Order: sequence, then structure tokens, then C-alpha cells
Amino acid sequence: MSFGAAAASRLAGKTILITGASSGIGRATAFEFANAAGGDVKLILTARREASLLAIKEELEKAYPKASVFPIKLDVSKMAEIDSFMEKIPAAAGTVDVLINNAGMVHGVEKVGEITQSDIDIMFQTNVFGLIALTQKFLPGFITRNKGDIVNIGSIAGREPYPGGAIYCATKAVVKSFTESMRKELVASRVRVIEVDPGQVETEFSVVRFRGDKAKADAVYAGVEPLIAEDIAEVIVFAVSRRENTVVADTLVFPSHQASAMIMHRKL
Ligand code: NDP
Ligand code: 8X3
Repeated sequence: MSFGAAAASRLAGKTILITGASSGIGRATAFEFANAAGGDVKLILTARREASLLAIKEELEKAYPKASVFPIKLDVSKMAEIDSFMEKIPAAAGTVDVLINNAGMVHGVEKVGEITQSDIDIMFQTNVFGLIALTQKFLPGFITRNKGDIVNIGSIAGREPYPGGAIYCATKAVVKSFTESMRKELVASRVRVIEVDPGQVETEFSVVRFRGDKAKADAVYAGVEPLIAEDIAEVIVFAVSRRENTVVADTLVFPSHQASAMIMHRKL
């Protein structure tokens, strides 16, 4: 069987839940799963921006008529929304086979001593508490069925803390630690725990970091060629579409100009 056909048959009929699917890596991952599965997937797409999710559903179902797309509003920073989330999944979406914990954000580049409590709260609530709480909702079912994939999106920032990123880097370090503990706890099961750590990817990430200041966000990518969201989506789909005994446990993905969080070659 060809590489693509094998991936399609392994993904066929799966239900895949993606958080933060309204833009960037999450959105691209939805399209990549539909593409790799030849449209034979059910995609539960979640984020805060419902209108964007609805537009993505329309685009996806037009491009992949066999795909079923279920947009559901979910703010992962709100525990009450996570608590009631599973009841909102329509029966037609089936049982979730793959959970992609992608929703995440950064606010600011302030140094310790100058970081507002509200920025600290929102980064931890979104990147850490939301990811952990949603995982806790789905993992018991995965364990009972002895199958399922959890894909956590970390970052180079979780491996290499940098100045101006104390909180964001700390949140991604938590994701790494949490993910590794969970993989070790599940060693006797067929549940796969996968982490994908991107380097620099041009998405809305930097626009959010600079609170909507597009000029500052663009400056991050001056003189370099960052990854695009689709590059990370391909890695995520590759990991999930391996043979069920294969766990792509951990990957670090850079654009070619980047060799660490701090070491980048800029042509200026
Ligand atoms: P984007 O800003 O383009 O996408 C972030 C997504 O997360 C959006 O869909 C946003 O949707 C969603 N999101 C943010 N806050 C919440 C929330 N409280 N509840 C639900 N959804 C939320 O950035 P990326 O695609 O780049 O980011 C995706 C992941 O990749 C993040 O975890 C990020 O940390 C990680 N990453 C990104 C890198 C980069 O350089 N871009 C590098 C390394 C890791 P909405 O606003 O509609 O809620
Ligand atoms: C995003 C990458 O280096 O801007 O996680 O923190 S970085």
C-alpha cells in the first residue's frame, strides 16, 4: 500500500477533536486530516470565535463532501465550559478518537516584575489548565476503549525558556512535563500520547502576543522564512496516521533559519 493510502485507511472514519481550530495550526490541521483521510473523517472544531468555525466548516465540507464537521464554541480557559462540553457533542459526531490540544496563546514580552496578573492568569488558564482539564474529560474513555490519541502542542519555548517569555515558556514547560507523565502512566495501554513542539510559525500567534499590533508582529518575521501552519499540521497528521503500535512521542520542528529559541539567522 502506498504511504498516502496507508495513512488514509488508518484515519478512515475517525472522530478528531481540535481545540483552537479557528486559525493557524488548528485550522490547518483540520484541513490536513480531511485531506489525508480522503474526506472520510468527522471533525469537531472548537474555539471561541464561532463565526470563524462556521466558515471553516463550510469551506471544509465544500472541499471534502464526505467529511462531517461539527463546530462547537469552547473557551478552554473557562472550566465551566469544559465541564459542560461533552454534552454538546452531537451523537452524529461519534466517539472522539483523537484529541488535539492545540489552543494556546501568549500575551506580551514583559520581563518578570512587570507582567500583569491578568496576563499570567490567561496564559496559564488557556495553555495549562484548559489543556489538562479537557484531557481529563476524554482520557477515561480512551482508557476504557484501550485506544485513542492525545496530541499536545507544546513549543520550543517549553524546552528553552527565553527572556521576555517567562510565563509563556513556563506554560509550555508544564505541557511537556504533563505530557511525559501521562505517557508513562499509559504505558500498559494502547492510548498514544504525542507531543509536537513547533519553532517559529507565522500565524496569528504574534499578533495576539502584541495585542493586535500587526507591525510588531511582522517584525518578528523580518529577514526570516518562518514555518507556515500547514507544516505543523502535516507533522500532527503524520504522527496520528502511523500504525497503531507506533508512537511518535515527541517532535521539535524548526524552519531552516532557526536552531533554538534564540538562535536565528536573519537576512536583513
Ligand atoms: P493562532 O493564534 O493562529 O491560533 C491559536 C488558536 O487558539 C486560535 O484558534 C484561537 O481561537 C485559539 N484559542 C486561544 N485562546 C483560546 C481559548 N481561551 N479557548 C479556546 N481557544 C483558544 O496561533 P497558532 O496556530 O500559532 O497556535 C496554536 C498553538 O501552537 C498554540 O498552542 C501555540 O502556543 C503553539 N505554538 C505556536 C507557535 C508559533 O510560532 N506560532 C510555535 C510553537 C507553538 P479563538 O481566538 O477563536 O478562541
Ligand atoms: C511559540 C514560539 O519562540 O515565539 O511557541 O515562543 S516562540
